[in-house]
Amino acid sequence: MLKGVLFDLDGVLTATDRLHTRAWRETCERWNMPFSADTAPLLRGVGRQDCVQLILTRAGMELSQTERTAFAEEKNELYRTLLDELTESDVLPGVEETIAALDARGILTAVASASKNAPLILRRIGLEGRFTAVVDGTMITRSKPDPEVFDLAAKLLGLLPKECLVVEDAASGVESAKRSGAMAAAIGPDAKGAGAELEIERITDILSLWK
Ligand code: B16
Ligand code: MG
Repeated sequence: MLKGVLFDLDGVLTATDRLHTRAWRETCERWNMPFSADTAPLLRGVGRQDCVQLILTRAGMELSQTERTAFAEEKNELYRTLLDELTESDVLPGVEETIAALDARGILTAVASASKNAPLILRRIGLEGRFTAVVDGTMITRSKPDPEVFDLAAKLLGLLPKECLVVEDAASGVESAKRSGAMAAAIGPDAKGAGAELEIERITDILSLWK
């Protein structure tokens, strides 16, 4: 029986995925590095340093460790500037309704994000304090598709991963959920065909699991 829901953040609760893409693209432009449109989906759910490696591999370029750190920091500064513009209206449609319905059914909820900026984002969009647990990128050592983020989120809810549903927009996140033993619901085009038990159009679609 499913007793908890573990929500990915970027691309599931709010559309910060497009801000990540903009920040990576602009940073690549400043560094004279190519950034193709088909790179963006691959960065979903992937930790910051792993994103740098992916961008370099696809560009066929190399940077020293010092340069990689500077490149990632520059992207993060730009990204955080973009986050300043986030407001409560940036919560994606259906999210608040879904959380309220889960609360009413006694289903526990957590955020499980690879982002070190997750607490700041939750504050800005007005969802701080709405979940029993929040796992962010500072609390894990291995990026999705490793299951660490979902294992920890389930643990903080006092549940086993197999008692949880994961909602993800990234193929790497669906794989991470499957490896943790959780059930996965994929939302959006980039997570389709990644092996999730459910492929949903709207986040409210998950509520049919508790009817
Ligand atoms: P940061 P999620 C992930 O968040 C993003 O999808 C991914 O694009 C990003 O690189 C990663 O967080 C790290 O983010 O640079 O803010 O620490 O989808 O797991 O909520
Ligand atoms: Mg995501």
